[in-house]
Amino acid sequence: MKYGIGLGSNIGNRLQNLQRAAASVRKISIDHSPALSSSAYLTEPVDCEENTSSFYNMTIELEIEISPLDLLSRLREIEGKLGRPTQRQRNTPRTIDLDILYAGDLVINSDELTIPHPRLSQRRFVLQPLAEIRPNLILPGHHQDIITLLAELDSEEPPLEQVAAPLFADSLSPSC
Ligand code: PH2
Ligand code: MG
Ligand code: MG
Repeated sequence: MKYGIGLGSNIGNRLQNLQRAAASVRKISIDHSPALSSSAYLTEPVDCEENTSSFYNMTIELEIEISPLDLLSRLREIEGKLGRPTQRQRNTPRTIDLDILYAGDLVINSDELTIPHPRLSQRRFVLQPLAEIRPNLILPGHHQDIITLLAELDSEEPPLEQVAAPLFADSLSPSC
């Protein structure tokens, strides 16, 4: 199944946090199957307390045969290894946040997981990196592709500044 994963960091060396997390996430796929990686972007905090530091965000897509709940627990493990406490308040600063954005055509609405990610289409810090790797993806329950959602986005977020090139070499040949 193709999983989209959003990465965000706003504590410490944010780029290094993204790079380490992306490398660990990639290792979940034992056979190292193709992966797509967006650039990393500097983004302004959305729905956070005042004076929250800015984020680095990026998006990756991986093809892995694992259930969404298993993937979620692997992501929590990686967040823990990179210094994020398991007990925490919502939207507090973090070394790394790993969110499942989509899981193929699956729709999940459970206590543990909502897929596709419920706030994805209102967030430039998710849509812009995702548009870089999957511009024509139409998510289940949506009518427009990612690039159109981004073009029509009504958000107060300023344009994102690209701060690093895509991490994975195979990101140059997207499998749309
Ligand atoms: N994550 C949030 C809340 N706000 N803002 C930015 N710019 N980037 C994020 O990753 C982010 C956020 C909740 O996870
Ligand atoms: Mg998040
Ligand atoms: Mg999260």
